[in-house]
Amino acid sequence: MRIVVLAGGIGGARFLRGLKRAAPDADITVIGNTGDDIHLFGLKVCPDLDTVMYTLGGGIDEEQGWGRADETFHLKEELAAYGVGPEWFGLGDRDFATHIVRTQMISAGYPLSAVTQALCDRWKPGVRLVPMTDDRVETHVAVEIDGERKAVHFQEYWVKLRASVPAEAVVPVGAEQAKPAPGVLEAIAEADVILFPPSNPVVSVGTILAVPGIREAIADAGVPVVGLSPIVGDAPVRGMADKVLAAVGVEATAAAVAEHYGSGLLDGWLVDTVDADSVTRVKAAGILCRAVPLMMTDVEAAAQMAREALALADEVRTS
Ligand code: FO1
Repeated sequence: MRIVVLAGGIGGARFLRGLKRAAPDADITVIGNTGDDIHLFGLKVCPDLDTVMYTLGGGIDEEQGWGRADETFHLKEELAAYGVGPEWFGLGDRDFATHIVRTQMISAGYPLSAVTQALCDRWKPGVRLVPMTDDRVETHVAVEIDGERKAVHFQEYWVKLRASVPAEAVVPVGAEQAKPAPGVLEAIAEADVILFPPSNPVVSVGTILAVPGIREAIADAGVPVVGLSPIVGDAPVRGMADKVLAAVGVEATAAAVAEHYGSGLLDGWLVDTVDADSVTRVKAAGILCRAVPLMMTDVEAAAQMAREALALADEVRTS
């Protein structure tokens, strides 16, 4: 079975670990969000690609959900000693190697998709990890601080500001000019099922869908598209998805996110059991819906969610 998954960071990566267990013989292609990418110290950092690669490759800091396990920060400390910032983004020594290799290959002319493949040759994530595009897209967030409106890089909003100020707008800068990376449209066209994991619907899945051609390819794929709600009980399971949902005028509920994706894109939607009362509303939007446990407390819980998503895809296929 060929499965395509649109993934952001931590939630997407943890879901994928469950999906691999639930469908060990499946051919899984992950279309990774690159809107979170940031250039620091002359290096290109790809947080969502790295989170998927490290999580599935066994190198992730499990408790944090990002960055490397057994990390040290000598380089970060030395940079700070020179007064070289920013200090608010925690890049560890082991993680720096990934960004150095990536930047070196990009400088040599390799596209991000080839670089990602090379990095995955080491990590062997067990999926094909493809960036949504090889072109530069960086999500910026419009905020108002001390009466002054400005756009800050997503990472500054997310990590430095901890999303403490309302996001007035979220803009994937460069998305309009971006082209799907090689293999993205092909994977969608050949997929038997397409999954939206519990990643951020605005800055992760939403950013991938903002690359011209990807949303249309999924809508026209003619195979079940099934998503899992990142919102449980009117609050994001992790992260601050509610902050960016507000920016696009979407209430932080499982049903509202399904409606936001729309029945033109989404055929099925899983909500958590605490949101069972929203199943009717989602079905009324023309999207099949089931209430199942959606807390990824461990790999087996994530695997059970994946099984439920694939079962709902079967129901979509036969409905
Ligand atoms: N998140 C934080 O909250 N604080 C950090 O210092 C931080 C550093 C960091 C370094 C590399 C990396 O790949 C991810 C990092 N993240 C950090 C997480 C990152 O902001 C998020 O995982 C994604 O951008 C959102 O999905």
